Parts: sequence; C-alpha cells; structure tokens
Amino acid sequence: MAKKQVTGVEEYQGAAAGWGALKAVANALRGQMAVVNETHGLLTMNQPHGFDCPGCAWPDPKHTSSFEFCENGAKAVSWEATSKRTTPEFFAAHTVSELWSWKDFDLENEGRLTHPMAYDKASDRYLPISWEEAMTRIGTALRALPNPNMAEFYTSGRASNEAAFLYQLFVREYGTNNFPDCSNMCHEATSVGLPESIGVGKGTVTLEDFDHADAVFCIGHNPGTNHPRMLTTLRECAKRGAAIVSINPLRERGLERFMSPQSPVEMMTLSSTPISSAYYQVKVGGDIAVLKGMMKTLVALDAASLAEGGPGVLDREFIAAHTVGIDALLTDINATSWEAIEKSSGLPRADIENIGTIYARASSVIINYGMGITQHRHGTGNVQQIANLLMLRGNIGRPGAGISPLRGHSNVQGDRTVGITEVPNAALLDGIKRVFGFEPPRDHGHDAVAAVRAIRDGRSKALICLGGNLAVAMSDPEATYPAMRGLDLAVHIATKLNRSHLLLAKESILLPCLGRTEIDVQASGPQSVTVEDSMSMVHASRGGLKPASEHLKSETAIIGAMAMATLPNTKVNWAELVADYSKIRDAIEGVFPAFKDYNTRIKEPGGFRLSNAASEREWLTPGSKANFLIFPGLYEDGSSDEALTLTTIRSHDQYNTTIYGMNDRYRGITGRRDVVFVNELDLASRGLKHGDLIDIAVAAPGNVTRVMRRMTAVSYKIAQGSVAAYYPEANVLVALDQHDAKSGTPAYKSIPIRIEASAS
Ligand SMILES: Nc1nc2c(c(=O)[nH]1)N[C@H]1C(S)=C(S)[C@@H](COP(=O)(O)OP(=O)(O)OC[C@H]3O[C@@H](n4cnc5c(=O)[nH]c(N)nc54)[C@H](O)[C@@H]3O)O[C@H]1N2
Ligand SMILES: Nc1nc2c(c(=O)[nH]1)N[C@H]1C(S)=C(S)[C@@H](COP(=O)(O)OP(=O)(O)OC[C@H]3O[C@@H](n4cnc5c(=O)[nH]c(N)nc54)[C@H](O)[C@@H]3O)O[C@H]1N2
Ligand SMILES: [Mo]
Repeated sequence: MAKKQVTGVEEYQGAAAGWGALKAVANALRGQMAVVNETHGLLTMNQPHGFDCPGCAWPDPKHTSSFEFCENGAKAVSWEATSKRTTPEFFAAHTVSELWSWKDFDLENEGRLTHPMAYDKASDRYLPISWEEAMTRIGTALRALPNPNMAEFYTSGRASNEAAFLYQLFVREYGTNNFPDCSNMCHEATSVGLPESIGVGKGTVTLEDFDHADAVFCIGHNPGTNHPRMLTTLRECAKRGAAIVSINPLRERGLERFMSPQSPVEMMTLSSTPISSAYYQVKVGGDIAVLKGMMKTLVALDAASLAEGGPGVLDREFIAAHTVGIDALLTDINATSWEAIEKSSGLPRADIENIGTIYARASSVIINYGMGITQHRHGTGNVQQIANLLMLRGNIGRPGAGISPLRGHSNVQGDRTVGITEVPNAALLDGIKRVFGFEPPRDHGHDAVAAVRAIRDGRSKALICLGGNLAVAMSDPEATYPAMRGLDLAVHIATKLNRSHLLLAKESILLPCLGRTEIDVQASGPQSVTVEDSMSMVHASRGGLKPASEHLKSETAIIGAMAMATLPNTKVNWAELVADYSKIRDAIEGVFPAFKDYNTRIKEPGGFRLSNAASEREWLTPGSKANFLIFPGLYEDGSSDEALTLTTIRSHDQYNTTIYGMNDRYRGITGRRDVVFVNELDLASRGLKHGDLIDIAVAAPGNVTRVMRRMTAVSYKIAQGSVAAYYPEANVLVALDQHDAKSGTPAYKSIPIRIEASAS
C-alpha cells in the first residue's frame, strides 16, 4: 500500500552532502549574507591563518591547503556573519512580553545584537546602556550577594581558550566554583566516565589514526548533520576497505551513503560511496545490551580460538600489563543472558554476534560516539562499557585504535581544559595560586542541573552566561523558566537574541560580543584566539570580517571589564591580559604545564596536540592502570511494555537551540518541526497511521503536564519501541530530575512516553 501523502514529509532520495548540500548553502546564504563578502568568510574557514569554524569540533586535516566544504559549517558562519541587526530601535519597537510570543527562529533571525542593553520594567523594554554603566551594575549586584556561591557562571562551548580561562579566573577570584557548562548537558558522561576507566576525560585518537583503522564504529551520533566534515574521513576509510559499523535507532542518511563535494567526478555521476558496511538499529537506550553482547561474543570467540590451539581473541598481554578488573567484568558478562540482551537492545542475537565478530576480526578499531550514548540515565555506564570493549582487545593507545567521543561545540573541550569545571582538581587550583597569588575556592560548585535547582530554590540569585541559551537547552522548561524569572541578576554575553534573554530578572543585561569570524583589535593590535578540537589539537583562530557593530566588545574584553568592576582588590592585571592575548596564553601555560611554548606552537599550521596520557598507555588513575568497570545488569527504565522510549534529536537545519530553518532534508522533512518519528508497527499496534495527529505524554503516574499535543506521526525507519522528536521542543517532556546519576547529564535521550491520537 502506498504511504499516505503528508505535508512536508517525503523520503529523501539523494546521498548526504553533494549537490543537495550546495543548494542548501546557497539558500541559507541568500537570506543572511546580503552585504558580507561571503567568499572571503567561507574561504578562510579552517585555514591555517583563518578562523576556526564554529560549527563543530571535528579536527582539520593537518596537511591540506584545500578548503573542506561543509554545508552546516557554512550555515553556522553565515548565521553569525549575517547583515541583519537587532538594534536599540528594534528593542524600542517591541516589548519583552511581545517578544516572548515570538518563535525561537524569529528571535535569532533579527540578526546580530549591536548595543549593550538593560531591561526597563516601566516600559517593559530593553533600553540601550553604556558599557561602563552595565559593568557598574553587574559589579554592584555581584558584590551585594551575601555569598559568592549564590551566583552561577554558565559557559557555552564556543568561548575561546583565552575567554574561558579569564572567565574561570574571574569567577574563582570572586569566590565560587559554580560553573554550569553546556558540557554538563553534552559529554559530561565522558568527562566523568573516562577518567575512571582510562585516566583522561577525552578521546585518545588523532585524525591520522583513521588512516590505520580496520573497523570504525559509529554509535549514537549523526555525522551527516552534526559533524559533516567527518564524512570525508569515513569515506576514505570505506574506500580503503575498513568496515564501518553504525549502531543507531534511526537510519541516518549521512551514515548510509555519501558523496563528497570535494570529488567532482562523483558529483557528476551521482554515484556515492556506501558508508556503513553494517547498520544496526538498536532500541533507544539499548546500547549497554549491545556492548555486553559484543563482549559476550568476544569471550566465546576467544574460548573457541584457544580450544583450537589458537592465540585467543582477547589481548592478554595488554590486559595483564595495563588493566585491572577483568575477572569481575567477565563474571558480569557471563551473568548477562542473551535473552535479556535481545530484549533490551531490540536486536537478535545473531546480529550482535555479527557486530562482535567484525570487532574481533579487526586488528585496530576506533569507536566514535555522540549524544546517543551520553544523554541517558546510564550515560556514564554506556561510556565505560565502550572503554571495556576496546580494552579487551588492547584497542587503546596504539595506531589506528582508540576511543573517539565526538565533542559538540567547537571549543567545548578546550574550555574544560583551561579550567571551566565545577569540580576543579588540586593541580588547577594550585596552579592558579602559584601564578596569580590568590587562594581559589576549593569546594565543589554547581553543574547545570544543580545550578537550575539552586536558582529554583532561591539559593542562587545571579546568573551570568558566557554565550548559549541555557533555559532552552536545559531540560524541563516548567522548572527552568520560572526559576530564572526569580533571579536578582541575569547577564547574557551573546551574539544574538534568544529566549533565555527574555526570562527577566530584577536586573537583566545583554552584552553583545564579537563572533569568531570578526576582527578582534585590542590595545596591542589584532588578536588571535585558540581552540581545542575533539582530538586535542590546539590551534589559532583569527577572524577577518568587520565587526557587526562598532559597539561590540570581545568576550575576553567583556570578562576583563566585569572582573575589574566586581573585584576592587584583584590580584590580576586584567587590563594587561586583555590588551594582548598572548599574555593570557602565557598565563595558561603557567597554570597548565601541558601548554608548554603555547605562543610558539600555535604558529605551526594546524597547531599542536596536547599530550594525552591514555594515548601513550600511561594511565592517570589512582592505581596507574586502566580499569574494567562494571555496569550491573542491563538498563531498565522500569516502564511498562506498552511505553515507548523517546529520544530527542537535532534536525539538519539547526544548531542546538538555534533554528536556521524548518527543514530536515536527510530525514525528508520540509517546512516543519512538529513531527514525531515512529516505527510503522508501533503505530499500527495502537491503531494509528502515518500522518495522524498524536499526543505524546510522559509515561509516569499522575503526569498531566508533560505532554506535547497535536504532533504529526511520521512512519519512519526507527527501531521498534523507540520514537524520536526534535530538541529543544521536546524538552517539556524531560523532568529536571531525569539525569545520569553519576554525571548529571540530562536523560534527553531516554524518556518513557505513550502516544495516542489527539482529540479532534
Ligand atoms: N549542524 C549542527 N552541528 C552540530 C550541532 C547542531 O545542533 N547542528 N550540535 C553540536 C553539539 S553541541 C553536539 S553535542 C553534537 C551532537 O551531535 P550528535 O551526537 O550527532 O547529536 P544528536 O542529533 O543529538 O544525535 C544523536 C544521534 O544518536 C542517535 N540516538 C538517539 N538515541 C540513541 C540511543 O539510545 N542509542 C544510540 N546508539 N543512538 C541514539 C540519533 O538517532 C542520532 O543519530 O553536534 C554538534 N554539531
Ligand atoms: N532535549 C535535548 N536537549 C539538549 C540536547 C539534546 O540533544 N536534546 N543537547 C544538549 C547539548 S549537547 C548542548 S551542548 C546544549 C547546548 O546549549 P547552549 O550551548 O547553551 O545552546 P546554543 O543553542 O548552542 O546557544 C545559542 C546561543 O549562543 C549565542 N552565541 C552564538 N555564538 C556565540 C559566540 O560566539 N559568543 C557568545 N557569547 N554567544 C554566542 C547566541 O546568542 C545563541 O542564541 O543543549 C543541550 N540540550
Ligand atoms: Mo553539545
């Protein structure tokens, strides 16, 4: 039977990237870059002397001078380099109450903020304010708090190393470690899980490792949309004959087929390189089961090999020399039944044995993973089982092998490296004391969930945001929005207007900043900043475009000014640091010895790699060994059998809470986001069909408010028992308390729900 026609829903027939991508960029650019010299902006992106693309944290190839084309990078750049402006005249024409009723897309689509603004209650409008006045008000309000732990300092991962370092320095001298961070909503399960396993909270591979891997696994990430430049690497791997295995509840286009716009012949013939050698549609939340099943397979293959007098499949040398905990792991693996694994993963045993066999046969394996792994109530458990699987065959710390968490924001990893963390270690705090001569606070501070709780409960009264859109990115608007409206002070350092800015505190201030694409001139001349990508490569970024407004300041300058206005007895020479960012890098090097010769090494094209002990098989764990860690049993969310599990995903036309457009090309969605992807059988068993209007409600006793109504059901290639809807709209379904117990990462990707036909 032919599928019913539904407005804006039609299966995408092309490959990922290729002509469709070029057309999409042309469309995006047309709307945004009327004045800006677009080719200049795009052609200096990810070049040795240009700026780092704010689109994602995938590394740049070291030895290339060719521009790597990426549709979504181009969108990110054009969105920032737009000629549209959100001016004082705009704010004069619209009350904040009116703006609140606007769509998120429309708020940001007004363009770049141009002036510092402060909310005026009498007129219900943001009015222009001088930088001096803004800083005085912020300093006064922060000093007035009875305790510095009553302020929260959020960071979104676009901030450069220089800005992030100054920010944490300011906040620690002020007296708190309250650093809620976008990373808390993203790869916190990695930052918490991997240090326990392998002693570092980052990936261990380099881009060159992909040239030597025999098998590359992609678990729970969507490179076609979120790390498009990775497709070039995957394509090279596929051409070399490496196996590429995807484990994902949805069939994602970018993982299935791919044409590179770099390769004109393929574009002309419309041929494409098949990407996934194997694609397994795991149930949402079923990854632990798959990983345990793979380990079970490995153990069985090992026994069979030994029985035949073979060498076995486990890397016994590595296990003996480098790890502890193998016995407990094997006991746990043996105790987990295939029946339970099949039920939890939704995959038949034969499929999992097949994946396990591909893994066992490959001599060098890289496992990539993203939000499909981390944003669960057992996110840390997921990450640690991936580490276990790799360690069983010694796939860490040698060429062509390793763990590869795909970071989100372009500098989220660097921000963490230079001190944005609510749980600072002694080395960081001692380093600050050594270099700057003040005693930083040692108590642990708030992560993102804890910060929202503290604000909700009135324990925190001030919120400073270095970028981002915390209220919308965070789970549970029902809790988060009213909480933020109860603040005494809200300050947003931002490029564009968003909903978080409209959640008014007693004093609300917007501070417009330069973006990465723009020229940043300070007292000593034009400045470069530095960023760290997913593979620990640190390199310089220098914008070339004229700033969106003459009133903008760099994030670094804003933080310096805020520190001077807040800390009358500061020990830090802020003016000197802001005048010349190389001085900030010297200070970073002073605090973190790994940045040795920082200013020299960033001059090399491609920058330098920060040392990564696990890549060298040095384990910075308490026992100096890598640890096999147990996740007891399998993940059970306790929901009944008729409940489905909802995962929240990004469309192709969005950057987190920034919605560039209403299309999700590879999933065949045009002009809308009010859809929910459901397996055909799950629709049928509920008497529903493709195109029906349905309500999604959280399957929890007594729930009446966590509901999304009148969503259009799209029959989709998604694992049975799983459904998917777009982030951030679906955050109404995620309770603040639903998070990974260990890392605090909100469980954005495992929400037990029910669906039913909407009332007509
Ligand atoms: N263009 C663009 N680029 C971006 C971003 C953006 O919004 N737009 N965001 C940036 C940021 S901050 C981040 S963190 C990254 C995010 O990059 P991704 O990690 O790719 O993020 P998601 O879109 O959330 O997609 C997660 C993928 O996991 C799958 N998935 C969902 N649940 C499960 C599960 O239970 N198990 C498994 N195995 N898979 C699952 C989904 O089907 C989807 O393919 O991208 C960064 N780059
Ligand atoms: N349901 C659900 N929720 C999620 C997720 C999910 O998968 N599902 N993903 C989570 C993840 S992985 C993340 S990282 C968070 C993202 O959370 P955030 O990082 O807080 O959100 P963004 O949408 O990236 O922030 C967009 C805003 O950043 C500002 N901005 C852009 N560029 C700059 C700049 O250069 N400087 C400054 N100062 N500001 C700038 C603009 O004002 C823009 O409106 O969301 C999380 N929330
Ligand atoms: Mo992220």
